[in-house]
Amino acid sequence: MSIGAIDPAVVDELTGIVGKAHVLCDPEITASYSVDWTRRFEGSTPLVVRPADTGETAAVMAVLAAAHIAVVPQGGNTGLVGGSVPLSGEAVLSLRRLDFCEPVDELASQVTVGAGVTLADAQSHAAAAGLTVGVDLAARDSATIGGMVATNAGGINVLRYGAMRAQVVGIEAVLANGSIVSHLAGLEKDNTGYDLGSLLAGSEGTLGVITRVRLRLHPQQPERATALLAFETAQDAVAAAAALRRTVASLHALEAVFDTAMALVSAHLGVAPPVGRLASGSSGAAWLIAEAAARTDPSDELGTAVDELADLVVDAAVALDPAARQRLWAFRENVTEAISAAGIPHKLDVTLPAARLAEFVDGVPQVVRAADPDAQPLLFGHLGDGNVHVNVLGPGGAEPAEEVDEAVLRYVAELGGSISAEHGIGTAKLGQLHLNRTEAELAAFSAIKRALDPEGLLNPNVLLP
Ligand code: FAD
Ligand code: 2HG
Ligand code: ZN
Repeated sequence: MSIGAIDPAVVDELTGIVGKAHVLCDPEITASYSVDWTRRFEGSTPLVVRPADTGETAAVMAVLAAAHIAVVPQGGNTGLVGGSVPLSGEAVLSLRRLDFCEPVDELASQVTVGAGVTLADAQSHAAAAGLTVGVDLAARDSATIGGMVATNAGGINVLRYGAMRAQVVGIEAVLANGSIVSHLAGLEKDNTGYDLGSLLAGSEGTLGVITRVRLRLHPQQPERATALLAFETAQDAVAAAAALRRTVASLHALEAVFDTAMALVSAHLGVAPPVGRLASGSSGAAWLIAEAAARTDPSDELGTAVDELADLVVDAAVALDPAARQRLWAFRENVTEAISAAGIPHKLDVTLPAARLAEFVDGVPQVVRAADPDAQPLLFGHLGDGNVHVNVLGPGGAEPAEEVDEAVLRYVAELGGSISAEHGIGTAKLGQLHLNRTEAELAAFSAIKRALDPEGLLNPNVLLP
């Protein structure tokens, strides 16, 4: 769709709602809204609209619906499956201006925030009341709460607090026809029909535009101990992860970085990991970051559990003060950035049943190479949740062959895993959703979509084949 394809009367109507400064049609300005964080998915848009609140969002959606204009909701545009960009000339609805935080409800340990609030701002706001948001991830400075609910984001604390859906105790959204559904009382027990918050969580902008979210908050756990553990094999790392989950009650994060990913991130940082040995290619080596967090010092609890791992571990480094802990975390938190600096990867974000996890980590490089002999697999992820991020780069940082995605995701499904652990289906995995979902399930998805968005105007390129 070109700019000319949008009726000037529609642009005038939108301008009347949000103001001239927030209806963007200049391709130079709209270009940044049309390419995703990975640079793999790029489209174009004739129109970006930036409402300031729920009322403006509803009015904008009503105008777009009347003009039959398809729309992609966009938050921080940090999504990793190509779901936040207009791939077929859709309008973009940017929610970033909905960036207000209401006062924390300290009696309920809850807060209502606008969909455009970044995770980092929500975290600071909660921290001022001695509380914390249950989901944390490295894109915290840009990812928005609305986008995180829409993708049911996971991150590093899922083993303690659950993913984003588990944080939602109330939701407000605008449907495709411009009507507003609002249920923000935040009652912990509330069995009054369908739970729209749960439905919208993970709906990837296909069922409604989230405008406000009421979040469950958690007590802060200010005392921390972090261990970086080195292993000779993925199997040892998986066994150690299972043991730590069983023994450390204050376990807050349990992350993994495998051989080739550790080599890449170390080179990117210019620092070798303090424990374990780097090799130039695949060596089978693995590293775990285990963090314990509590109101009182958890270092004895973590230290004892690490000692009990005995021969499984090659070597361990433990850090207690924030700067030293951050130095250990750098080897995990910077992997995505290091891969992006090296090229444009295909990102395959998967979960395996605990019993098949080690087999998968050992087997997947071969599956990748069978599909593209020149491709380089890089593995890391949230091992405590069984969630492995398989990133694959082609030679010189180019994209690998398309066949890699299908081969890896089929392998995952064969082992009983999920083809999307936390990033969603987006446009990247549309063709493989059937590997995890039956025809009956997909028909139910389509029926829900038709009921809420009969014209298919909301994010038409994602999730539903
Ligand atoms: P966007 O990218 O803008 O949008 C994502 C999807 O949500 C799109 O389908 C979009 O249409 C829809 N959407 C956005 N806002 C709304 C709204 N208000 N209403 C309805 N639909 C909406 N993800 C994880 O799960 N765990 C991680 O650990 C993690 N780490 C990351 C680290 C880095 C460095 C990066 C770049 C990304 C990471 N991500 C992670 C992915 C990403 O941050 C999450 O998917 C996040 O939830 C996206 O939020 P966003 O505001 O950027 O959404
Ligand atoms: C992470 O856990 C994110 O760091 C990003 O989910 C994963 O880059 C990726 O594939
Ligand atoms: Zn992740």
